[in-house]
Amino acid sequence: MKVLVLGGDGFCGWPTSLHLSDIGHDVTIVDNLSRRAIDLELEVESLTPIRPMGERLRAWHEVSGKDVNFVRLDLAEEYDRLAALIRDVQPDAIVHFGEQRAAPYSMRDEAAKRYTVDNNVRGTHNVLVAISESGLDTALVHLGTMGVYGYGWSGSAPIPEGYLTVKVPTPDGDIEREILHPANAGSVYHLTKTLDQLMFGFYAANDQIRITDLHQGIVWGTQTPQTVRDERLINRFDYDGDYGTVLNRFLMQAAIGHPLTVHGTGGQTRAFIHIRDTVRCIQIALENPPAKGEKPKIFNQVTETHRVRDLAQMISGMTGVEVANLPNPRREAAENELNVAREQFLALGLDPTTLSEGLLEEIRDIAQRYAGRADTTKIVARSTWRRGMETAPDLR
Ligand code: NAD
Ligand code: USQ
Repeated sequence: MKVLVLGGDGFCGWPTSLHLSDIGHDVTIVDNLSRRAIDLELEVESLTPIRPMGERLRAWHEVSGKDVNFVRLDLAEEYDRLAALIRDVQPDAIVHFGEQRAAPYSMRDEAAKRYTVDNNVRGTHNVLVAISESGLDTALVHLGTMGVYGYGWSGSAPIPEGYLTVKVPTPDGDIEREILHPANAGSVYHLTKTLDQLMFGFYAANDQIRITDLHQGIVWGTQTPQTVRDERLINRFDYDGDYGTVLNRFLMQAAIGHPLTVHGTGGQTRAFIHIRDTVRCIQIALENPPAKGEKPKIFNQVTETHRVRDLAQMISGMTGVEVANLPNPRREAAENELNVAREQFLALGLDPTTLSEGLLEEIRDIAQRYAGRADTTKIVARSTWRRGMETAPDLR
């Protein structure tokens, strides 16, 4: 299959590109390297020493004998180049990771809010228009988020995979309808993913584009069987207050003896998936696209759920590092239950990787190996959801 991987230089996109290349697909990465530019803006770097794209691709050729192509292009700003690329490559499928993905970054100031909306909404819309303009039957697989559902859903009713069956009262009695699950974004970033969903519904119906939207939970881990094959292929590991996600942050903090930064009581329950399962899910989604004219297929890309304080206690128990309960810089429910339907990927053969499988130590080892690269002043989260909200001081 010819596949374009949009955002293929990022944390999920890079290992997915290598996995797809490894199993024989013809992969072209499209990325504007904006994530690397944001590292410069935030004055922080991936904990792992990620190599420039040219070096990454040469290393992959050396270890695998395979070529992955790279096109540097901005999805939001360079529509004509994107449309020409699709006409030229004629991809069977496009995997779309190419968005600004950090909720705290999207809330840090007015410029970041506007950038996140402009970048994500325009980028996704440009991809849809370019597929439509090409006249090709290219299938689109998009990385969405569990956060589109919000965290106010009752614990006893599982969050369905995208669509909800509702009863509509009429004078002649109730009728059943299937609707997109109501959107309840918790940040400007999550808001852009709820807008993406509306665009997918429109273009699937009007232009008959075959679209799969993957509502992914928080990704943990860093390496996959492909990225471990050479140090030059190492994946990104974000640990800073804007881009680092909770479980990887706690493991990195434990590795350097930093108190574990629990926001509030840590009663927030979230969905998780290991990066090895992310790449498998993308493969499964590519192999099982919807039919032309079908509504977007939505999968909950999640393997387990955990409460933040339980993760902190587990890691504290493993390492002896103390837990710090910090003022929460976000506006979010202090406590929530989360029950997620996730039957579709299991039915299609996903064998989930769970926290219990010794992989926590693997990540802690990576964090320890590169601990000297950590800037401890970047650990505490400082982007607040509203002006004037309290944040913690540096803890070291
Ligand atoms: P990332 O920031 O590491 O990677 C995104 C990549 O997209 C970067 O390389 C960036 O340079 C590129 N990009 C952004 N805007 C672009 C544009 N306009 N044109 C071209 N390239 C652009 O993020 P990630 O963690 O790999 O996440 C990938 C996708 O998966 C995102 O859409 C995110 O919302 C989703 N997701 C991530 C997680 C997670 O925990 N990391 C969880 C759920 C969903
Ligand atoms: N949290 C802490 N301490 C920390 C960091 C986070 O207590 O040091 C808490 C947050 O307050 C939040 C929860 O942990 O309640 C999750 O935060 P996170 O930063 O790990 O994840 P989130 O902001 O939700 O975003 C990440 C990705 C995003 C993706 C989302 C999936 O950055 O791209 O869409 O996970 S989901 O959460 O399922 O919506």
